[in-house]
Amino acid sequence: MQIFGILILLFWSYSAMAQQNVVVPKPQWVTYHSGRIPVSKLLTCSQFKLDEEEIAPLLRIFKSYQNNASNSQNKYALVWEKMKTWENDEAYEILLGTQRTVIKYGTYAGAVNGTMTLIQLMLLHDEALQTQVIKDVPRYGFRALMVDPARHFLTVEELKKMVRAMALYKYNALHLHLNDDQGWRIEVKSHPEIVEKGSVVNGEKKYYTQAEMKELIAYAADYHVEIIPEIDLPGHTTGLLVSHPELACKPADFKLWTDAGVSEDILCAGNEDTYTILKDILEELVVLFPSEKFHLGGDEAPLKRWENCVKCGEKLKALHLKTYQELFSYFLNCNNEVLAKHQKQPMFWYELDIPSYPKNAICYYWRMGKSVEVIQKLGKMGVPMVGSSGEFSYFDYPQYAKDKSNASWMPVTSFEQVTKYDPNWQQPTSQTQTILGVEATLWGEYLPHIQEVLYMTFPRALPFSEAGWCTENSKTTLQQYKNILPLHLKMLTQLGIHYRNPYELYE
Ligand code: TNX
Repeated sequence: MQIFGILILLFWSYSAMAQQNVVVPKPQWVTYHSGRIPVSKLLTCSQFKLDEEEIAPLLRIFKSYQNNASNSQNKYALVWEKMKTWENDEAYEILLGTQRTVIKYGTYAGAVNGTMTLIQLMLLHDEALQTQVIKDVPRYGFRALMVDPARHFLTVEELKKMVRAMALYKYNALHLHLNDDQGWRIEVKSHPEIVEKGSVVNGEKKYYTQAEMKELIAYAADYHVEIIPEIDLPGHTTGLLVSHPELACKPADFKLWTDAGVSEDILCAGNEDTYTILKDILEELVVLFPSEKFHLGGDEAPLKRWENCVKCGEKLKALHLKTYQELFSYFLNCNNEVLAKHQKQPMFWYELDIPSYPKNAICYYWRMGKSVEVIQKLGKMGVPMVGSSGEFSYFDYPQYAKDKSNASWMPVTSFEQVTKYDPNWQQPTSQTQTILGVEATLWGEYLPHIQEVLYMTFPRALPFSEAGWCTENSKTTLQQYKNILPLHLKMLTQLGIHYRNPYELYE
């Protein structure tokens, strides 16, 4: 009996050891079996079975990773099987067998997640895969990256590349920061003057037409990536003021910024024309973007101009408000009316000194050192939140002390640091239940091209994806990362995705 027990233990530990998980974010449950499947079977597989037409775009995506190598002699089959009842839209199961692989899913989202796991298994392993069963479900439903084409423009093709890279690691939202002091990047048909002046970079107009944006949205949807727009208000708005200087409290001959910083010139809250043009803009954009979420910014707006503005003063009095922070809340509420009419949920960079936000708002905790305070305050009130903590999520910050920093004030946010991100900040469930997920931000002041954006994204986006997908005790450890990172970096190289080589982990 004892010997039998030892044998079982030996066998169990052998099979557990036999193949280490390489997939990121790490799947919740994996059971390994003893069969082996040459990776080439998957790479050249040409037998596909789909329950439904909806999988067609996903099959195209899978084939794009096979590198045109399909071989009709290969009888190995890949089957997508839709289940009628399923616990979570994003959950999936994979049965990886010697004759076929079955991906079980409830919705297209889950099918994409399962397929991305399979693609990673196929690309990360050199020779053979062990037969296995994977069951997986995300911790959070919102796992986003933000890019900043307002500061440095990125083309639609470059954004598509970002979408492909993100999808591999199960990010499901790409947030586009579309306006700032350095530019305005989305066409507004009712106000063509906005991009006419607001999008110019070195004499050339750089913006997305609405048709291009639709194309990107459709492309990303195939990868189960939702495009979330941001129009930042009332600060970070020089991109609008260059064509509408009359909307500033102190009109001037505004010029687009070419360097970083926070502008004192913000949109005037006492001028009715401000509300009118924003209404025109938002009316168009809420229809253009199918996402139910719409980011309205709200960050870093110094209120100095409002405090010295006659019109803002009059508005304050007329509304019987006491502080300019209250006027700020009023301003956000007014702009949210367009969103509310279209059943869209506004998102904001939460500022602790602003007394109130629209009642259905999603608030980001982002300021360094403030996450716990915000979670405690908003969590109790049941406000939906997104974790974008300065300590872990600012991918414009350098990745290592010896790296060239974009700006001297930026703290290092190392790969190792990102592995430690608990979006709950160890706070009790009573305060963290409304956390929807996480977002890392590629602020663009110092990232002039997609290469730099990708370099700052990877490999930190791997542990960050686990902050969104895995439970605290199921994440890949730093030691495990040291083993599997070379495989991922090799895959990223093959896919033409830039990254920073985290050599310090191996020193
Ligand atoms: C703060 S984070 C900003 C951005 C800058 C970034 C630079 C936030 C809501 N606002 O405007 O690009 O810092 O790291």
